[in-house]
Amino acid sequence: MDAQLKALKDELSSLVEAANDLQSLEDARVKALGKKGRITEMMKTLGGLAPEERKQLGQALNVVKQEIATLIEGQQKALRRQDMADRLAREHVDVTQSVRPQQVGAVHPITQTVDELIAIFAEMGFKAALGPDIEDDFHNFTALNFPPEHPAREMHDTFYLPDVPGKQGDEARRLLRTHTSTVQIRTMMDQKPPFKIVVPGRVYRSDYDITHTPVFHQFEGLMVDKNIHMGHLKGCLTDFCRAFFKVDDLPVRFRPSYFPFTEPSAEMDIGCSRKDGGLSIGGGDDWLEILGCGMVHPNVLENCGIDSTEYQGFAFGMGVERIAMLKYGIPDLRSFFESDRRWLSHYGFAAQDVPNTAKGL
Ligand code: 2NL
Repeated sequence: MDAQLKALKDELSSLVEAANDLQSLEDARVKALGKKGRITEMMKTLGGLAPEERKQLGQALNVVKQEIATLIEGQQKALRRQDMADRLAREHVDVTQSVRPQQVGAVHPITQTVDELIAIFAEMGFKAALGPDIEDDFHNFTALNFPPEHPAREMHDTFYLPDVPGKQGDEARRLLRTHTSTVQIRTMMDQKPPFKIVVPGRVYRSDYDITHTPVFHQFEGLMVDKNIHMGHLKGCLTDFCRAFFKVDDLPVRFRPSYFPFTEPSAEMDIGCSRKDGGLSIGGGDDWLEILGCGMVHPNVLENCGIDSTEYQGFAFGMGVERIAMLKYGIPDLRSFFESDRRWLSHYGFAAQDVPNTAKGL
């Protein structure tokens, strides 16, 4: 019997060792240990033996069964390891390959431009603030030192909504904000100076022609602290224009202007050249208007409960569509609002291309 058992063990061992892939190893396991396998078959013959012999052979058979099972386990581990090594050698994943931008849509140039503006001013310590599109006359005009008869207040320039019942005067008169300065007013009334905020957002005016749409986007900024002067305004906005247009020595100039909410007020221009109908930002001998700015009018600070003998501020505002058109060479303002997917796939940005001043905007 011993010889028979040894022959069986040798036979099954060679079967297992010969299996050179996981499927033939599984076949060998079924042949050896399965329900109709060789060891199981032999177990079945034990019943016909004398008790002593049955016990002896039974134990010996269990030892062989255990040995074969261990052998199979070892072989399985070796084959799995080999299988993984083969796959690693065979399969390559290019982790530098971009995701499928066509299938994830595109970032609208307005969103991209606002993100770039926020990134530049965030690096200078400004926080972004948001506020409601539906405003009242007080926050949109009165607090900003607009006189009662100012033309911007006319029904045909601004979208008015029905008055708030139960309220009187400029707090009752509701409208769609015509600039994002309303958010700076709210910030100055609600919090204590110093402030360094930028405010991106949608604004509305009753206007529609080749250079005006009834809804557009503005980006404003405000800095209020003790001893703030025009030098801070000029330095901050010069650095901003150079970062945004990526021209280190971009020439700038400030021209006197007028806004009811700033005194003095200025328009900021950047150097450019116009050749053969084309526009190039940077060198050249021409100028291009970029934004309006000024020192916050003392009346505006006082309207918000800030002592204008103690605090001063500078503020600025620009049209997002306009500077997006200049930076990205987009010729038509109205195209921003038409939701044409061909336009978006041409002028849009990849979703993963998040603006970052460290890598350049
Ligand atoms: C432009 C000019 C400007 C401001 C906006 C501002 C806000 C407050 C107080 C004072 Cl709360 N000023 N904002 C100042 C100057 C110009 O915008 O051309 N925007 C498109």
